[in-house]
Amino acid sequence: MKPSIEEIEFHGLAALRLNGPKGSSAVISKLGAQVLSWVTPDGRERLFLSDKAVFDGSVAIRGGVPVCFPQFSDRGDLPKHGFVRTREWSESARRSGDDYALVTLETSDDAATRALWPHAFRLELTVMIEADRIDLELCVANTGEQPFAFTGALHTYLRLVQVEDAALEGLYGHEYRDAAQGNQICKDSGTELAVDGETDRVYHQVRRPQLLRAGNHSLAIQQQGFPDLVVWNPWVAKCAALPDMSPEGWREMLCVEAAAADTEVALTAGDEWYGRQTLAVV
Ligand code: TA6
Repeated sequence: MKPSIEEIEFHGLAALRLNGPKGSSAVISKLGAQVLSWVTPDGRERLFLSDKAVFDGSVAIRGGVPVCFPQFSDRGDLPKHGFVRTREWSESARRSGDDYALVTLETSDDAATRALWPHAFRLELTVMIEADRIDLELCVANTGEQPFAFTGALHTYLRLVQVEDAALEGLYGHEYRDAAQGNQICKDSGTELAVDGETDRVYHQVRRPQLLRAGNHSLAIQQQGFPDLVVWNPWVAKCAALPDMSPEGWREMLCVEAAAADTEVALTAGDEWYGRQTLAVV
């Protein structure tokens, strides 16, 4: 079957399904431009989507790849992770060829966003799948006449069989802020990060790729443009406090996020910025 793009309903949401080469597929919801599923040719779902996720737009959908903008987490006065996760985005491009399928969704400022954040912007999220990889590219344009600065992330929830059996390689020697330990600044000294408790780390200036080793679910992860990389797992107690997670949900997920979390991105009037995360089967 040739790659194609179709309009579907997913958990009651208007969404686009990318049918990629060799049976690969991805689903992106227009609510939040959130990728909610990525299936590789081996038939495996690679993204975690909570079985208690809420799809009515009242809160962000727990799972997939939420787009956080113009604020990362609660490090500012705006709603946590900004305000585009619960906005309706619209399709602005779609293309497919023999070996790929691609869509772009966009959103821009309006009276509601300007009431929270007084800047003119346009965001585009482009998702492309090839047989064994997915590329997510966020473009931020300053369409106003004043400079602005933002933080944000592609808050990717990766699906795992069991997080205790996974390890993330490639962060050795990097400085990180440990948000689970009072925001102390540390240096990663292990060859791999094994998640064995609540983990919430913002790694700084990450330019090397990572390898998530996880049995049959291993992935290569690479980012461009985004200065930081966040690793998050709520573990047992924090997970139990999240109403849109089932008690065991923490075990099946690890967020590895391409982020501008601790370093703001500054954009002058008329300027554009691109950040990308690539996940590839290894
Ligand atoms: O990226 C990690 C983080 O900022 C964590 O501190 C955690 O709170 C998580 O994001 C989820 O945030 P959310 O608003 O989706 O519950």
